[in-house]
Amino acid sequence: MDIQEARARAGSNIALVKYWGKRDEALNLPATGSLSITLDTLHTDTRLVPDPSLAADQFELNGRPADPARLRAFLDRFRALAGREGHFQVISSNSFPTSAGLASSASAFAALAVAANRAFGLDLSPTRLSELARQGSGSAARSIFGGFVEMARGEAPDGSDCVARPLAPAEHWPLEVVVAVTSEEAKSVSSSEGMRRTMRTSPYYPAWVEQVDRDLALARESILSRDFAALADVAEASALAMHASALAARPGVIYFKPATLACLERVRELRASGLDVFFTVDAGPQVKAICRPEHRRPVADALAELPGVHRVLEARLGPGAVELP
Ligand code: 2P0
Repeated sequence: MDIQEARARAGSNIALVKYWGKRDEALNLPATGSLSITLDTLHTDTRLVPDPSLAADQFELNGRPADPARLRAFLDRFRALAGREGHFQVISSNSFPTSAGLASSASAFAALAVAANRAFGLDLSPTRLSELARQGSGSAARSIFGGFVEMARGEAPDGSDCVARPLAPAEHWPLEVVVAVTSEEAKSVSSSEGMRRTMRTSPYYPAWVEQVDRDLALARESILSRDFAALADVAEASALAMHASALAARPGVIYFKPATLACLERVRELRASGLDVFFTVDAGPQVKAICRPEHRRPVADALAELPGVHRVLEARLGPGAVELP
């Protein structure tokens, strides 16, 4: 069969129990499990156009040429599985700012995995695509699935059981997300480098690892029983503990801006005033506020008016990665 043109879309995801640190950098195996929600309006669309004239894959992101190195290595795995040569023009667009702690690598590699599966006619299962997406970026394994998703740490040395699985669909508990964007610049320390430095030098890293399994159990239970207060407690604790371990690295990894802290304070005030909302923060300065649908408007308005908040993005829980016609 010829190599086909293929298109796919994948939503970004936000971890409620964080992934921070790798046990194997070559295979990209995380040190712990993690748990996330996949989003609908923050997504990557990717088109793979086979081009026999190319000696190597070309990459265009948001209408501009972009560095193809990671993508070439990723597509090499699919070429090896298919036993085929063949290079692509890869054309991607993000519906949100790139490299600012909004997990663009998650939606990017999930969309690429689904598109490459179709382009090479491989017919791989979602679980297998999750394993492959993980090798592009750890968080991408989770964006293969929609709704609430749990990523396993896995035990197998080759990483074959280090995959995500759906925990509950978006309809189980239709929470919504407000992202307060406090900076649109690319972050100064990549998450891979931040993780590496934390693992090697932070005295709090072992305590972080020890806490994750307990947090995963609490988050799983609170999602399955739709216990908002319990999920708020564990998600905020997981995010703050991740940042605490990174802050204690040498030199300390600081992702927060002043406006990040202002947002955290505001979210806690809103919760004290009776709104169901909690925060999380990834490897960047943006704050993600997770809330019930009826509280999204007041949460978005309250965060948008804080000094240092450039804009707010809004999303619902969304589906897993899909092929586009
Ligand atoms: C997460 N983050 O669980 C955590 C919390 C950022 C903070 O997954 O090196 O881009 O490509 O496997 O997936 C961001 O890390 O890292 C991330 P790689 P990735 O969402």
